[in-house]
Amino acid sequence: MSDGVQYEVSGGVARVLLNRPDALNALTTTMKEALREAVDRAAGDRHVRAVLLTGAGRAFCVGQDLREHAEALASGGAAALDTVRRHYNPIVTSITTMAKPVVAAVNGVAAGAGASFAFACDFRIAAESARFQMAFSRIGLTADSGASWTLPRLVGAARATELLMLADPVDAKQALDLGLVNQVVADAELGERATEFAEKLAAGPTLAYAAIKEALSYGAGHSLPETLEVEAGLQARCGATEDHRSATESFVAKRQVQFQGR
Ligand code: T3D
Repeated sequence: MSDGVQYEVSGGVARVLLNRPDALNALTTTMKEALREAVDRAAGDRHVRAVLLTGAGRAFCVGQDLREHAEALASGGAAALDTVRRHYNPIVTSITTMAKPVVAAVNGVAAGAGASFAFACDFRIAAESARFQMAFSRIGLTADSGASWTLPRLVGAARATELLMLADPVDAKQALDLGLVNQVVADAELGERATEFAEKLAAGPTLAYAAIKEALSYGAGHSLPETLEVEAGLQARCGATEDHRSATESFVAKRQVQFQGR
């Protein structure tokens, strides 16, 4: 895949690389379409059991390409604003609903929708030099790409309001303290550590991970009684998998389990 997004599969992991480093991986229409295609492809490939999203150069992604956006606004505006429904929402929906874990390896600055994409992933591993900036309000926009849903869940309502309204940069250490990222690693180690982590997930009980993802998402918007019922259904689904049966047999036989993702 080209057009600013590279896609490759190895060791059960689909690596999606935002590759427009000269513009800090700012998202043009072409790039948003390529990213959507990449995440949909990873979601639909049964050989892919985990996804790694990262950026080339010194940025993870700085959100909307503001040069392209300014041109679209100057020529009428409708297309500029329609991109949220046409591009950003489908990308975030694909990341958050795919039945496998998605890891963001945040290699540098993540701003606007670029930060929102990282927050939509199931895990975030940040390089020491990474920083987050909820840049929307600085250009007179509100949050998009799910940040108004993900951020309060990650850091609480008070911090989410602060991050979105003040839009001050948050460095990797602050991000770790706030709970925005799962771990911070040395810049030079990010690629290797994030790949190792994604490969570990790819060797895990994929269907159980999918059910956990579904349960967490459902539980975030429903009552405890409703969630208990959904958990029961999901547990029955996991209970019928080959991975559950072989893991139970392995436990009893004191053997190391090998999950097949089935
Ligand atoms: O309708 C809709 O489209 C709504 C959708 C909205 C989704 C969004 O994502 S809105 C938010 C868009 N993003 C931003 O507002 C971030 C803008 N960028 C910045 O605030 C800063 O660049 C950063 C804090 C991210 C990084 O700062 P710094 O000092 O490390 O780098 P820089 O010098 O500002 O930027 C380096 C280059 O990247 C520079 O280009 P130049 O001058 O070297 O040719 C800069 O213009 C370019 N760049 C940075 N961000 C963008 C960008 N070019 C286009 N679009 C960008 N978003």
